[in-house]
Amino acid sequence: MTDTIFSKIVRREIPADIVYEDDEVLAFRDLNPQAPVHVLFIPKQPLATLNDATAGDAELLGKLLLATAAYAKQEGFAEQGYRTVINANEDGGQTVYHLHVHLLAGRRMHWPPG
Ligand code: DGP
Repeated sequence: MTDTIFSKIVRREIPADIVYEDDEVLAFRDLNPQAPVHVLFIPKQPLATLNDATAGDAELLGKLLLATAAYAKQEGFAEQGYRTVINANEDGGQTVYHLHVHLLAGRRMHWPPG
């Protein structure tokens, strides 16, 4: 897959407001926040979209979600609530082709999404 801006963030080639990091996962604030809290959780090793994940990525996908929930608990909004979103391809609204989980919180979310 081609390199994206997110791999540049992983390599510290461009700046980002990083809020969480472990061996496999990096989380940083979205440049264009859609809620008071808007953080992106990404695997350091890129997958372009969720479609590219295989059974071998199951543990990594679990770690992404667990890191998201742990952050929500740590920051104190887990009980109040939050939303996680993975956009895939054009109709999903994906713009950066490096798999990421959006974590949105700090306001009431609406359903269905637009
Ligand atoms: P998506 O539409 O699901 O592919 O979301 C991509 C998100 O990435 C979008 O909400 C804006 C954010 N984004 C794009 N470029 C940058 C960047 O250079 N830095 C940061 N922090 N976020 C970015």
